[in-house]
Amino acid sequence: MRVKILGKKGSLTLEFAKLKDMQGEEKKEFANSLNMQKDAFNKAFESKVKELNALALDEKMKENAQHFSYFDENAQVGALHPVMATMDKIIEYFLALNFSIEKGPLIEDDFHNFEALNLPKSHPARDMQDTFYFDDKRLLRTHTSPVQIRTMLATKPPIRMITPGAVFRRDLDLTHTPMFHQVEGLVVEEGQKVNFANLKSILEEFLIFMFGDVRVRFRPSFFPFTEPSAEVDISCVFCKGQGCRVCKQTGWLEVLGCGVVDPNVFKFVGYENVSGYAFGLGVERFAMLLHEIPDLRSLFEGDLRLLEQFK
Ligand code: 2NL
Repeated sequence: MRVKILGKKGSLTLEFAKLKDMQGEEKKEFANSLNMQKDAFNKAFESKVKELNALALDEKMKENAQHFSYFDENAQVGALHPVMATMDKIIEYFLALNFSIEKGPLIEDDFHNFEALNLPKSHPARDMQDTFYFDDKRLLRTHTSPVQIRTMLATKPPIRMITPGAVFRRDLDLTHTPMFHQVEGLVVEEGQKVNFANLKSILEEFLIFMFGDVRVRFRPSFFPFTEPSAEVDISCVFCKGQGCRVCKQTGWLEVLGCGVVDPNVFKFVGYENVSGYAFGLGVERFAMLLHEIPDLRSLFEGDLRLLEQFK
C-alpha cells in the first residue's frame, strides 16, 4: 500500500508532481491538502504495522507456549511441620502486642550464653556434660537468652522482644533431643514501670490464646537470671485437670518459666534504673500438647505420615 500511494509512481506522489504547474493561493491550498493526506496515511500505516506485529507475536507465543501451570495430579502437597506451625501461633500472639522478633547466632561465646545471664563459673549448666563446646571460646547456645543480651547491649529501653529459634543441649532420651526450639520473651522499661503483675497477666492471656479454655497457675521457682522466678502450669489438656498418665495424676502441666529480670543481668549489659520481666518456653512441648502428640521423637523422624496429618 505504501508503494501504491507514496512510491515513485504512487497515487499521492503523482498528485504532488502537479504542484510544479501551480501558483499562488491555489498551490498553497493544494499542497496543504496533500500534506494532510500524507500525514493521515502515515499515521494509519504505522498503527496497522503495530497491530500486525502484535498479532504475529501473539501467534508465535501461542506456538511456543510452555504449560508451566499444568496441574500435576501426582504432585505431593507439603505441610508445615507442627513445631513451625506452633512457633507461628506463638509469634502471632506477641506480634499483636507490638513485640519485635529478634534472631541471633547459634554459635555463641561464654559471655553471652552464661556470664551475662548471671550463671557463675561453677554453674552445672556450664558443664561439658550439658553444653556442646567447640573449644574454650565457642559453644552452641543452650537457650535463646544470648539474643536478648545482644539486643540489650545494642539498644536502649524500652524493649519488647521475642526470640524464636533452635537451641542445643547434650541430652537424648524419651523427653529430650540435642536440638530443640525455644521462644523467650523480654520486656524492659525505663524506671520501675513493669513488675510481676504485668508478667502474670500477659502470660495468662497468652496461654488461653494458645490452649483455649485452660486454668493457669504460677508456682515459685528459681532461675539464675530472674528474681523472683516462677514456673507456670496449665490444667491438663488431656484430662481437663481430672488426673491422667500425662499429667502424672496432678491435673497440671508445666509449660513456661518466667520471672522479673535479675538486677545482675542489667548490670552486665550496663542498664541502670530499669525494670523488666522475661519468660521462656519449649516449642516442641507446646506442639505436643496442642496436637496431642504422645512421643517427642516423632517430631524429628521426618516421617511423612506424621506431616500429612497436619495439612
Ligand atoms: C524455661 C525458663 C526462662 C528467661 C527464660 C531471660 C532472659 C534474659 C533475662 C532474664 Cl536476657 N531471663 N529468660 C527467664 C525465665 C525463664 O526460661 O523453662 N524455659 C524453657
